[in-house]
Amino acid sequence: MPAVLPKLTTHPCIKKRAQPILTAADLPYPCSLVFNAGVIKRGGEYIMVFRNDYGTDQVRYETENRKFTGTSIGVARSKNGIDGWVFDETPLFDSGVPSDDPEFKRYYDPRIAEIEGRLYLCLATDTRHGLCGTIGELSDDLKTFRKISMSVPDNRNMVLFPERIGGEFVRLERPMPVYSRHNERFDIWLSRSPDLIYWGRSKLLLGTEKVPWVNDKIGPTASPIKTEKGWLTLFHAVDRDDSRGKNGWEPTWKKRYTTGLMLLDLDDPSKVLSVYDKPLMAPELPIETDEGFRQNVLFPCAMLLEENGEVKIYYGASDTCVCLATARLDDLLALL
Ligand code: BMA
Repeated sequence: MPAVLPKLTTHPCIKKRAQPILTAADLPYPCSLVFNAGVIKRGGEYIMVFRNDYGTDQVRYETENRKFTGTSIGVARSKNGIDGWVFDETPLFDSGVPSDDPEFKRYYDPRIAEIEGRLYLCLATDTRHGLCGTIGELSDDLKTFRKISMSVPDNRNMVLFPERIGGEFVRLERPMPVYSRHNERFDIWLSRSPDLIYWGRSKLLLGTEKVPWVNDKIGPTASPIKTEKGWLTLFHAVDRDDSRGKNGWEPTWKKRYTTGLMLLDLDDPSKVLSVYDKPLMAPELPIETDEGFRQNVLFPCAMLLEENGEVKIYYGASDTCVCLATARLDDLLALL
């Protein structure tokens, strides 16, 4: 496809693997696109919770206008977090399975966090009356989900900090105020909770105007990493150009999703210490710019720190597959 302007590039401290680590062909059940995956390292293995959109393919989408028929959330484990993924036979959730809640439509874009030894999922949630964020606990065997709370709409994009701060749970979130913030000028907020049920003391964390290359929205991506200098935090950052045309399977797609980097105060993460003034990652690989469903989209949902100082960033590429990028923690901190 034609180059997307203005040109935005990935910082050289980021090493992207040239090939995806998970594609639709890897799944043991029907899958059209597998992307936007939460990942955590626990007990010597990596646990991935991923999104699967199913029910069509590129030809039927483009020629018959056949849309996806469902979205499921699946679970896989791997010894090295890169390959050898072993899948649970059936998805954890499947929008094709009738729900006993008549309001519920589907879950998607899972993020996973471990807090005090318990696993929690944040799930974007489509309901018949709006887009919400659900938080719940995942059992240790990864088979059962206990819903804890759901936001009011429209606010579907959430991540949890991996520990309580000042005695409270903390989340990043991205409400979608269409009346007051026109043209999708949506910002990142921070809220706190004593129990993961009641959320409040909400504060604007980062406005889109603080991110120089963005003319659209920003949003949370992955649980922040605790470092000596502060909470290392990624965010997705969107620029839009209405002259952009056919892109991937889509007849027209006007947005580009890059990834930004910021540092938040350790004791009060509602204080932004620093924002890197350029994208940390931008779409560049063939799978990110020339292949797949909706090109020029990087959508990280997980960031892990290894004991040797390597940071792994798991991201959905082109809403089509799961990719992995790595960087040295020191190099990331040096940008902030
Ligand atoms: C967002 C979400 C994500 C998706 C992204 C790019 O609004 O819907 O699931 O990856 O758009 O299409």
